[in-house]
Amino acid sequence: MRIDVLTLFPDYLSPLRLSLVGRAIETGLVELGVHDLRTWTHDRHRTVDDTPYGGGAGMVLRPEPWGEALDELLGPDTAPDADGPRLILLTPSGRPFDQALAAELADERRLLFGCGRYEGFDARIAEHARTRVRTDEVSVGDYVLNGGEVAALAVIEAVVRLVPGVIGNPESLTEESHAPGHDRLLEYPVYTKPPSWRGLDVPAELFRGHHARIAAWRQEQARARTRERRPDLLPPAEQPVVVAEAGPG
Ligand code: 6GU
Repeated sequence: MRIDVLTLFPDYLSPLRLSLVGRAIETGLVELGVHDLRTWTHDRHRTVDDTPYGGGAGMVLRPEPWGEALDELLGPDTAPDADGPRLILLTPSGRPFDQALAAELADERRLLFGCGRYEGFDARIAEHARTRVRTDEVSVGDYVLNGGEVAALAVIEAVVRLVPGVIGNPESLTEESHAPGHDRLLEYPVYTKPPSWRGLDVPAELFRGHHARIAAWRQEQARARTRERRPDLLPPAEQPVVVAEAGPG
C-alpha cells in the first residue's frame, strides 16, 4: 500500500516512523510519503490560507496549492476509478471514521490524506478533487482538534494494522472491540498475573478453564460494559428507552 499525506506540518506525522506502522514501512508493506503543502505555493510568504468570503472568524485554506499538489501526486488525466487512489480529507465536518471505513481503506492500493488547518478547506478543494479521485471528508469524532494531522495519525494507524502481514497474529484483530462480526460490543475486561493485586482479585470464572463458561462470562461483561458506556452500539431492540426531555420554558 502507498500512502501520501499533504500537510502544513510534516513533522506532526513523524510518529508514523515508529512502532508497528514504522516496521510496516521498513519492511516495505507500506510506502509513506509526507508532503509539505507549502511546496505548491509561489508567493514570497508561501501563503496557504485567506479570509472567508461572507465574513466570519478564522482563515480558510485556499484551493490553488491543493489543486497543484493533487495534480502532481495523482499525475495527469486521472478520473475517479475503483482501482485508483482514494483521497481522505480530514475535517471535523466530515463523516465519522469507524472500523468499517478502516477495513475498506485497508483494501486500497493507494491512499492520500489531506490535513486541514484553520477554519477549514475552501469547499472547491473537495468538489474538484471528486472529479479526479474517489474523495471522502472524514472526522475522527465530535470534538475539535487544531488540525487534521492527529486525525490522520489515528486513521492511518487503524488502517495499516489491518493490512495483511502488518500484525503478526491476525487472530488478535478479530476479538477486539469494534471488530466486524463482533456484534458491535465493547471488549470484555481482561486480566493477567498476579491473581490477586492490592486486594483486587481476578474474577473466579476465569480460573475454572471451562471454555463455554468463560465465553458466556465474557459475553455478559461485554454487554454490561456496552450498556453502560455505549448504549448506542446495542441492537435497536436492546436500546434503553429514552424519556422525552423537557423542552425550553
Ligand atoms: Cl479530522 N480535524 C479537526 N481539526 N478536528 C477534528 C477532526 C478532524 N476530527 C475530529 N475533530
